[in-house]
Amino acid sequence: MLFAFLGLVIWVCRLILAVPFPEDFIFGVSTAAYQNEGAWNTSGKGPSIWDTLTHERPELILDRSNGDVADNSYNKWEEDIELLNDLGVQFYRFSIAWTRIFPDGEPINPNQEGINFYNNFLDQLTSNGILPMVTIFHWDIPESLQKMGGFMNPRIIDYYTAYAKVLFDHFGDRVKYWITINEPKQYCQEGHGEASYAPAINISGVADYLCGHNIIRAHAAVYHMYDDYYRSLYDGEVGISLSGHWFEAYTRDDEDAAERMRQFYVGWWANPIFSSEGDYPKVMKEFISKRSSQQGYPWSRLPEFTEDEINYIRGTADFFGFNHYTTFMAQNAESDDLTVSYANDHQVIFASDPTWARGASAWLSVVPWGFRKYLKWIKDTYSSPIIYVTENGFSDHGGLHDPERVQYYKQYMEALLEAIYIDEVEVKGYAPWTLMDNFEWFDGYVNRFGLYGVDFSDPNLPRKPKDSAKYYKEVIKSRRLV
Ligand code: GBH
Repeated sequence: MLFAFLGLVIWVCRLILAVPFPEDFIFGVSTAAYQNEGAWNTSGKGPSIWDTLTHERPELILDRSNGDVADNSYNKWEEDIELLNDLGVQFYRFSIAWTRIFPDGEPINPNQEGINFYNNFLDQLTSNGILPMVTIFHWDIPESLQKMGGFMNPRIIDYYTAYAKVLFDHFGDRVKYWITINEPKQYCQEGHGEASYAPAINISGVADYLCGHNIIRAHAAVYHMYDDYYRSLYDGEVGISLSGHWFEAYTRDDEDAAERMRQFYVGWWANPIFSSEGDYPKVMKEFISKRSSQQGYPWSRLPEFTEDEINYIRGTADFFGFNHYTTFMAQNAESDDLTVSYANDHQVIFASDPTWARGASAWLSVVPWGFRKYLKWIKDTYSSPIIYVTENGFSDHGGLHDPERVQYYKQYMEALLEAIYIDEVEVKGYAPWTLMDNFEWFDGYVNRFGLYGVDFSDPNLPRKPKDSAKYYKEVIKSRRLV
């Protein structure tokens, strides 16, 4: 009886894999300005925190490289669009460099050359029938704004809104999807709490929450601005891209810890925006305020939203952009250690299972079922939002023959189909990370995520399709897993 039932389940699953992606489902691919554009100081562009960090502290980057040239997409953008055509994608997710628009961040006299560049790019993209999905901020804040505290200074909300306004004014007619912020968890917690990304502040349990508080309010301000003034003109959609590892409980006793970790990782951003009650997750507020008072703080290190802010922020997304790569096993680690840190606030430890296949990035293992579970969790936790998977990918050390990446995409897209057809999750689009090998932050050019390989030793930076590009192209064309 049990076997018959299991057999049926497997049969149903297989059947589902023969089913095409839903008709309204769109395929795309993702990149980001600092990782691809190069041309770091030309055409009026000012320095961002990534220019400064890579120039002043090259030892932080695995191969001491930087994004000065990267893929030179600033000059080779027409060739990039040919790659997109070759793949056959329906949308392209890329980010705009804030410092091309406002070179030193001050919201006066936008740089016309920067505006022209993106105008040309968007014209060409849309005339090829490719929908632009534009990330407004993918971590490259102007250096001079950082000197004034960057996202730790609440005034940033006005700066960021003024910048976004220029983008809506100039590009809103062609942009269907806007993403306010890419991965606030990485930017705030790993870039402010730790020193794993610029601006490498490294004040855990304090700077991360300050950054987070302002970034959420900045997101909401830009959403409302679009809603109030631009939606009626352009009818676009505005969302945010949140990254999440799936945290699976190590044992039954670790269920609470795994859920707490999901809340500290993705709930931090998703609860204020996507939940019906709004505000930070309860468990975060409780754990951080308790810890703060034990440590002798006169306040909770997690700032508080006012009632008005909670209402203002709640519901400020037309879709949930989801960046997902991997899964970790999570274990409860409650302790009496009073060190001030994010890790000590959540009190969970996590690790990959040694049996899982691994990518080149230290944190990346291949666990497709975690992707499916995560999508279902988002559906159940936030009343079934529309989801676009805005990143998903696998790293190796390069080369055009990439069977592991092909396997990764095949398995993760299988999990995606199961989420759509069996769990009825509202996933409407999918964009692998990334179009071509690029500057992989602290991993420099050592770890490669591209569908197209780039020869960085050749000054022309030629792009060539990997096996995975050919595979993805087939999937897009047939709209099913081949
Ligand atoms: C994305 O970040 C970025 O948006 C993109 O720019 C980048 O190139 C791409 O992914 C690949 O890295 O949870 O303590 O183990 C996702 C980055 C990096 C998030 C590593 C989690 C692991 C820290 N991920 N990080 S931990």
